[in-house]
Amino acid sequence: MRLFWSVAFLSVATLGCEVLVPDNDDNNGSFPDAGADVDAEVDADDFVPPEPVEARVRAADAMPQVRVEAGSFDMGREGAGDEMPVRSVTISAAFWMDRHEVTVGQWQSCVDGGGCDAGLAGTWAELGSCNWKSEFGTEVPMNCVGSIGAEAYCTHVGGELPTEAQWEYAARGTDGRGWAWGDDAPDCRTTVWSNPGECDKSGSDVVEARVRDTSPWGVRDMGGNVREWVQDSYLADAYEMLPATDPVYLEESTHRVHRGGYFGDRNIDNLRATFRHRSFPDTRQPQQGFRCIGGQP
Ligand SMILES: [Ca+2]
Repeated sequence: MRLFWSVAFLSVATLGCEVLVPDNDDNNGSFPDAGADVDAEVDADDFVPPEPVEARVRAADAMPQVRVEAGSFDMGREGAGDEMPVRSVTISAAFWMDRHEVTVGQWQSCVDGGGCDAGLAGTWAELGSCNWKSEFGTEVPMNCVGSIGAEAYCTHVGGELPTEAQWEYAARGTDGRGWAWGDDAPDCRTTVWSNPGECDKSGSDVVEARVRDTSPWGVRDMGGNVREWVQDSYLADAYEMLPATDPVYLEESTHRVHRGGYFGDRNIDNLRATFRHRSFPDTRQPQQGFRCIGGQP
């Protein structure tokens, strides 16, 4: 970890970019080795993931989307710091959620179309384990991009980032489950993460590589692969302060929320649908990618 951050800080200092800071996780920035290992371990057994209520494809970037209906759910987790108090939250309108994380290929199209600034994305040479300009193809998630770049992408395709509440609702539905796939602790087949001693991951996998990581609404990769920026700035007591219907916190803040686990996570709690990660808004880290909601089919 020390070596990684030394390299990261040196690289950023050399380039004159924003200062990277670790996020709030106990294992952030700690990668098992120096290389990515995109292995396309797409499950080929007879597991059948939940079917979406309705599906479509967004025209702007050929992103598959699933419909998440309006409804109410218990947001948060008992005994878990800033995930309390658990309360009933209402999402007042249905929305279309991207089925997987935005990929490098989709980001490239956005750059080519003038909607995204390639300079907003970190590269392998700068940060390590970044997929942009890497050898790992176009189907891996776009990571090492700050929330500003993520927002630019979503705007370009006619959508927006999900709110923190929309993200959690899309990840766990209404039954109070702990993770997107249910209440069973994950193993290496469940999602892209680093189960100690079993599947240490030094890079992301292609999107939708683990079909078990499918939410009740049919959304993929909410448990792992890369974390995902949302609209909300970080507010520790958000669950006490914000309204119970369509909550979102957009005030200026030093930190912004990103959700879900990532390939290097070794703690199953970090993969929970309720866990609230946070970083500086412009921080570019290998952990962080994004997906959007909305746009037109
Ligand atoms: Ca994810």
